Amino acid sequence: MQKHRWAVFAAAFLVAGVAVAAAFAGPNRSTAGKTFYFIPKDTLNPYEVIADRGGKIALTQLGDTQVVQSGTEDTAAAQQPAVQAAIQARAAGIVIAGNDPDALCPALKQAQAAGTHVIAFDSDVSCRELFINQADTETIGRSQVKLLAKLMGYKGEFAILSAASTATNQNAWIKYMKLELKKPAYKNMKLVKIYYGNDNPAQSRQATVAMLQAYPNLKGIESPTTVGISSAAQYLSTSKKYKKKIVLTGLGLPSQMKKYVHDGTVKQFALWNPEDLGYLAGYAISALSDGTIKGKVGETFKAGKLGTYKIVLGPDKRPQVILGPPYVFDIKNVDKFKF
Ligand code: RAM
Repeated sequence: MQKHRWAVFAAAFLVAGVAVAAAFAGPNRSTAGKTFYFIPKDTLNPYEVIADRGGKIALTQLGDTQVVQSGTEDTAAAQQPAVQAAIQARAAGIVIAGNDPDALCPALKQAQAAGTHVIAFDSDVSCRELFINQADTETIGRSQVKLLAKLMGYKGEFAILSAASTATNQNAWIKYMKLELKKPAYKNMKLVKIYYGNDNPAQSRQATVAMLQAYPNLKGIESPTTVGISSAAQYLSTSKKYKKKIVLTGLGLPSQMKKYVHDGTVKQFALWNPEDLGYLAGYAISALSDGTIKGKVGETFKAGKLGTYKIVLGPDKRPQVILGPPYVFDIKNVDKFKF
């Protein structure tokens, strides 16, 4: 009897174990044990840190290893040593967030020639096999203008506070922002200038000060970067002159922005879950290096707890995977999010 109970228990345990292993493709898969390099825009930006953490969770579930390496400023040159390190290590794959669409391609192509797969996430590069996009690029750009316009009452001057001037994701979103602004609904709104804070808090704050001085009639700031929006919010929140007078919105981390929502500096902003983005990229690079997918439109792959994803055609006619629609945060929901 006792023996029988143990057998049942052992069988149940085994079934549960197999189920878990199947759900996450499991560390026991025959192709496990690979090393993948994650090369974020920089190693200091909290958004990038959270995204890399998602990648690590995925690769740990798969029985693979993650190395995170990059520079401390948002330039392709600062990422170059990390690409070289991946080549030296004969990494199975590189997951990169591009500070520039092309500058690293000679090195990345060298890696590919030696059998290292390359995917981009967050911000695209031209020589990758697949791009893991946080949300549809056009939707992000257009919805940012819609949000800003609503908060500004569809009138007044505004500036954009971007990240690096060469960042692929920023420039793609800004392109669609400008297209959206051509609609008659926005005829009383004017984009005065685009500032670049390079995803550096001090430079983003300086840019905020500069735009407020240069444009005394400025009514709004649109910052499609988590570093830009949080730096601008910090400055505005301590200013008697500008707090609650300047409309600020963009893409921000709820964890960084909630205090500025509660003190009235910011009403609404948007983002996706950066940890899920990195997690999805981890599963994608592993599937690519296992040969489960080749990076062709129409292929599908399993991404652990996120479910099954399909490779689709991007606006640039190249293959990409889209994480999902962004969230909009306000005072009612901002405290609920962990990232
Ligand atoms: C910053 C970076 C990143 C971007 C987010 C929204 O952290 O510029 O590339 O996707 O903001």
